[in-house]
Amino acid sequence: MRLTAIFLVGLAISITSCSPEPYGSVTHRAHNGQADRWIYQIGGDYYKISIDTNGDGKPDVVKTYRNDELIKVETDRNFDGQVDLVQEYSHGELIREIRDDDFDGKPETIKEYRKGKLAIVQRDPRETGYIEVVEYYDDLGKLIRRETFVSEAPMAWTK
Ligand SMILES: [Ca+2]
Ligand SMILES: [Ca+2]
Repeated sequence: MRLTAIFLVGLAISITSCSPEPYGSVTHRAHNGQADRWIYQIGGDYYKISIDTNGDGKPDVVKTYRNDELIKVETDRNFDGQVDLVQEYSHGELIREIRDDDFDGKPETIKEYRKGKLAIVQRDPRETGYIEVVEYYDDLGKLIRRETFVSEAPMAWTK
């Protein structure tokens, strides 16, 4: 009963606010008293935990959970306020990774994993916004095929 009430409060906050207020468990760093972890209920069985890893007060890692299982990690590796790495998980295994390694806000590599091993890499080397290269890897991590074409599939942070 109590859990239901907490959930409803969280849901109400996220609907009524563009930038939802954290609904629980704001923790603080021992050394500076600043919050470094916020939890947001985002509806249904989903919630997010935002973490400030470098102590600047702004979150740089956001973890999304469904039914208490981690499904996505979004990371701002250079602390510029933009996500540059998205990792998607299924049953505890990394299945997909979207990377912006030059930190311009546009992803240029999507890596797909099967049973924990790299299987397919999609690349947008010129950052046109579309996938131009697809590479296939075998179980030993060896490149077995490379296709170059301009795909209609966009190079995007989400499917
Ligand atoms: Ca930070
Ligand atoms: Ca980029």
